[in-house]
Amino acid sequence: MSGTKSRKKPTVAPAPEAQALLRISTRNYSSWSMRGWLIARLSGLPFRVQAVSPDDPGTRAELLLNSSSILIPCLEHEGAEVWDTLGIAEYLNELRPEAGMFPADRVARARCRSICGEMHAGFHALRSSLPMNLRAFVPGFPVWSAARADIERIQFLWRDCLGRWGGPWLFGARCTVADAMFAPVVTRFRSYDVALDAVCEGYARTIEAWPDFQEWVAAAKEEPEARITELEFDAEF
Ligand SMILES: N[C@@H](CCC(=O)N[C@@H](CS)C(=O)NCC(=O)O)C(=O)O
Repeated sequence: MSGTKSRKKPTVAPAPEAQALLRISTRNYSSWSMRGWLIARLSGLPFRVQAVSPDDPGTRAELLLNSSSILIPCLEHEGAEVWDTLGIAEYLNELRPEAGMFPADRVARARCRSICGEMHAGFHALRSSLPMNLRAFVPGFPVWSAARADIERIQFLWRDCLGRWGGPWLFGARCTVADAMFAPVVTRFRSYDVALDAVCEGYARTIEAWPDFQEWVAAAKEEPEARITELEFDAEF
């Protein structure tokens, strides 16, 4: 018998690969990608990210081959494919109710779904004239009247929620899907130098201090500088 005992090396189990995949596009310009990613983070479900460029004809063809939609963000998880931001939120909320992605209170939850729906389906003037561009800062940007009406409405919704549920998030002490839905709006307000009232300014700072939000913005700034000229404004307008 040999004097040396064979010792088993401790085995470190490899981290299980996330079962869920979230497809996103550019972090700098795609507000829907940002919403989907923040919502996925809120759920606590481990997920991998695949960044694709839906503007590239080759990518479009490939996406269409493997998927029912080329819309982004798109979540794939255990046979389910969800390609709409609110669909992703509802799917993840069903999967992980313990994450509290929507407010626990029925009345607050109803309001939360309403304002998420309003963001999802509306504010077209704001979206088209102040496109998300995390790298941009355009001081004194002239905001046309239709977009100004959208800005007023958003500030009204924020003030109302913060007043009713006490902040610092829209529905009180916990961050919900509504905060993820409005986070890209905060970046638009900053990029286009939109002045906010004191309450809304406080809320914008809450979003900017959100670690997941900061992680997204930092990654966007690292993204290779592919400029989408239609989404850039010159300082001279
Ligand atoms: N309502 C959709 C909007 C998604 C959307 O419009 N995504 C854009 C990128 S930001 C897209 O995938 N565009 C690809 C295309 O239209 O070809 C959602 O909530 O996810």
